[in-house]
Amino acid sequence: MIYEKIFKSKGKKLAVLIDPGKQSLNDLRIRAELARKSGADFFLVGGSMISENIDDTVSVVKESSGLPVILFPGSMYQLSAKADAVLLLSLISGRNPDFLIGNQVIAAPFLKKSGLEVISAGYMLIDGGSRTSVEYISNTVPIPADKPDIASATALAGEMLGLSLIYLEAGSGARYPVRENIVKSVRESISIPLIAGGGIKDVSVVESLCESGADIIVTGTAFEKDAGLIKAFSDTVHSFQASKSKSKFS
Ligand code: 1GP
Repeated sequence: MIYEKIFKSKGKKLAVLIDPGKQSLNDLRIRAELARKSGADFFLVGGSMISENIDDTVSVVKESSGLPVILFPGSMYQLSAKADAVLLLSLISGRNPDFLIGNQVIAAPFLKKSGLEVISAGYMLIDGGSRTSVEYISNTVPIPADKPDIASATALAGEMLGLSLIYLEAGSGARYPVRENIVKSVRESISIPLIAGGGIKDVSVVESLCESGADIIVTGTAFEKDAGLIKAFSDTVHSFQASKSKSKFS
C-alpha cells in the first residue's frame, strides 16, 4: 500500500510534481529518469487545467523512473487508472462546497472501479504573497500566513474528520513558501503525515520546512527550471534523522 510505504514509513521524502501537458513525453522521460537518479522518492501528477494526455504522462513517468506515481488532481477530470494512488483532496481551508465535497462525489464511483488506492487528504491553501492559480480556480481565500492558530485548528479538524494526511500549499510558483511558524504549529496539532509545497526554490527553505516538521516536500517549478536542484533538495530531505525530526514519521 502506497500510504503505508510512502507516508507512514520512517524518513522524510521528496516528491516531484509533474504538470501534464507542460512538456513533451520525450522530455518527460528524460526528466523523470533524472529525478529518480537525483533521489526523488515519488511523483505527483496534476495541475489546474485538464490535460489530454494524463494516461500517457503517468505511464511515461512510471516506466522511466520506476517510482510510484500519485495523482494530485486539480479537478476530478484529471484521473487515470494507470497511477498507483490518488490524493482525494478536500480543500478544507476554503469554503467552496465543490472543492470540499462536490468533486469527490462525482469522482467516487470511478475511483472505486479503477482500483486506485485512495488517500484522503486535507488540502490547505496558505497565503504565499501572490494570487496563485489554485486560489483563483478554487475561488477560495487562503489562510493568512500570520495565522498559525487558524491553520492548526483547520488541520486538526481535518484529522478529526478522518483525513489521512494534511497538505500545506502555498500554490505553484508562490512568491513565498509556507512559513515555518505555520508548519510548526500544524505539526504540533496533528499526528498524521504533513506535506508542504509551493514556491520552494532553494535548499535553505527545504531545510527549514523539514526542521519545522514537514514529512514530505513537494517541488514543481524549481524542477522544471533546474532539474539539477533535485539532488540538493533530496540530499537535504534525506539527511534528516529521526532524532532531529519533530514528526513520528521521520
Ligand atoms: C505543490 O503546487 C506545488 O504543492 C508546486 O509548487 O511549482 O512552486 O514548486 P511549485
